[in-house]
Amino acid sequence: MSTTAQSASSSLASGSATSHGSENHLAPELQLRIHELMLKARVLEERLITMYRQGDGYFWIGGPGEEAFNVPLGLLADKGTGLQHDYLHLHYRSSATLLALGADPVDALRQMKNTATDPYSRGRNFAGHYSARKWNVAPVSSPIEVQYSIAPGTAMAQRAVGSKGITIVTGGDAGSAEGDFATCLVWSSRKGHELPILILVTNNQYGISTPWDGQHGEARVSDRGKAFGMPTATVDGNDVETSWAALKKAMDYVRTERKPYLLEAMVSRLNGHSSASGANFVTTEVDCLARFEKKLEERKLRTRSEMDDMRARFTEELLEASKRVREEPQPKPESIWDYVFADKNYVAGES
Ligand SMILES: Cc1ncc(C[n+]2csc(CCOP(=O)(O)OP(=O)(O)O)c2C)c(N)n1
Ligand SMILES: [Mg+2]
Repeated sequence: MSTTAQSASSSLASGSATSHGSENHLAPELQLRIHELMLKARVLEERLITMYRQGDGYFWIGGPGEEAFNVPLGLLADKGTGLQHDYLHLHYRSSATLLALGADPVDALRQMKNTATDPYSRGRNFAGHYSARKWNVAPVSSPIEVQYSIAPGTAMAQRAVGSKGITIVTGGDAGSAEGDFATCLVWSSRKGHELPILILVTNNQYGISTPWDGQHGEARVSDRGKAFGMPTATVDGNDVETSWAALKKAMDYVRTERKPYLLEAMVSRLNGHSSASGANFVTTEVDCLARFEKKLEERKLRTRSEMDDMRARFTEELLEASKRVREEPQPKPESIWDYVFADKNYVAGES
């Protein structure tokens, strides 16, 4: 069942990924929708970086370079509230997934500016730390990888009620060396107690400044799933159609079989790790957006000037929004304890 679309070594850096899936064209309207969301996500991250540099935030971290994988993820998820829908345990590079779910990009600006109007944390968390109860998006955690040990919890609850929903968890390659990732593999795959969980890893071949090479005994992160008897794949996450097909296949499996699947996507990190490393755009890695735009041009679905116009419009809209967000209220000191403790005893049945 295991497939390999790309070696996990340095082929991304050279742009020589071995499988682009271009034989599986998606419907034209879907390609255009994915492109619009990828572009919006990219422009959003550019605005967040600018806000940080202008003193309208304390830190930036985000997902430029993961849009080709993260937009299909958001579009394919069964979004909703409660156990009958999918649960998403995301990380700090998931902005494109949020936009694909339907999030307003301005809310990400609010979180950067730490305003009381930020719906994800009411101004108390930093950029990229999403949380959306209406779509079962669990709060993103700053300690990396803990989402992998939390996610089996929602999958167990889904299993217990015979739900059609699945649990999706995602995170980085370096974090997969932590114990929480092993916890996820163990609890997802117990014989007779398998969980409906899609375990994703977006491998950008870095953990801050530590390169992938020399850190892992396994050739691919996905290989680790084999020991636990689950289907695995490593795919080119810089290619929209490859990502769509791989996610669809994996989700269909988890939905139908109610068992785990480990999917690794090779992606780029286009603005370095975070604002701590400068957040400048790197030109040495594959840009999935540029690659997809070239395809859309070749397929005569969108012209270069149409795409340039869209980019200029989104950039202008978010610039204007960032000025408005600057004027929105900051949280009041007395709200510091809000949402820290539950206001009701939900375990005892209070609602
Ligand atoms: C438990 C824990 N250890 C260390 C850190 C510091 N830290 C933040 S991001 C990061 C690197 C994560 O790399 P990876 O998992 O590959 O994700 P990427 O940022 O590359 O997407 C580290 C070590 C942290 N936030 N939490
Ligand atoms: Mg990484």
